[in-house]
Amino acid sequence: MPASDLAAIVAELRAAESVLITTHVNPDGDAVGSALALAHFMLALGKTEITVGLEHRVPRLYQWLPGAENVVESEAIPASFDIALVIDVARRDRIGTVANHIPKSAKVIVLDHHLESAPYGDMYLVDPTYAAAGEIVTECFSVAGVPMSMDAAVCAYVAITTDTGGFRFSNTNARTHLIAARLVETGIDVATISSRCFDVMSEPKFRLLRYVMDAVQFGNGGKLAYAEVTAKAMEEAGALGEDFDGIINFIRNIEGVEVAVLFREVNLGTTKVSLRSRPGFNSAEALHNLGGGGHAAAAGATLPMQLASARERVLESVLAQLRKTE
Ligand SMILES: [Mn+2]
Repeated sequence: MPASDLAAIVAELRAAESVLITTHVNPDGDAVGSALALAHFMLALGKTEITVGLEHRVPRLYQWLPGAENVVESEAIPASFDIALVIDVARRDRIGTVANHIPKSAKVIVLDHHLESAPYGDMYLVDPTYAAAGEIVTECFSVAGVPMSMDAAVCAYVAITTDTGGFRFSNTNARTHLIAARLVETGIDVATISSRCFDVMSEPKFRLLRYVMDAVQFGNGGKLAYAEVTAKAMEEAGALGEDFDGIINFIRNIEGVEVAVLFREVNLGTTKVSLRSRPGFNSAEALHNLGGGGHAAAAGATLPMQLASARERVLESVLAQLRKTE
């Protein structure tokens, strides 16, 4: 399937009557923010049959976003709709159980910014030069020539500010700021949004952070830092998967560290791994052979193996790439 431009996609959305909007499992700020911004976009186009459906519930951190209260779980997705809009992910296997609720009759349109060689969808726009999927949604408003509501702008701003770490990560470019400026011009309260996204830490997350900081180990002369969290430690902290958001950055921030790896035991046969790296080390590439995906600076994978095996396999791949860059 050839890539489509945004004008063609917007024309398709204008012609639709009903739409399902979804994103990847374990949704982060960009996933939730861009999916909800898209819902506001469809509203701005005059559509009324809009469903935002996710396998997982909206993380606590983003439940205050305008429209988050309307998000439904897979089972509540209507039996039929014209278009399934998939945002911030371009792989069918990453939208979880939602995939089972997309009828063959629905056209699938994918909007994403991850490195993906074979995107899912009948139409897609996958452009890794965008720092966040929320930027693409903001472009939709411009392409369609419809005004952006403050609610839409709040959602898109959360998407962009979280995926860029507050406009600090290497994916941030001039266009990111230009797009963000359009959002700020709607009158949104940047200070309050930023505080809600970055400053507020739940007690379980604080306990998880304390645990991880204590568990960090180093390798390769300090260029590698990694930590692992067992299911038992998670339970003791009272933490959920969403509480891991951002924790790995503390490890990558240690001076001299080029790649940070965080392992999380989901159960005895499943381990999640996250990678964050500095320029020069490609995280997505390091996890490619293990079925992972993401960006050069940030990538992740879910491995069907126990913690110790996952640690061995991932560190082997990471160390091999570290040696290549030396
Ligand atoms: Mn994203």
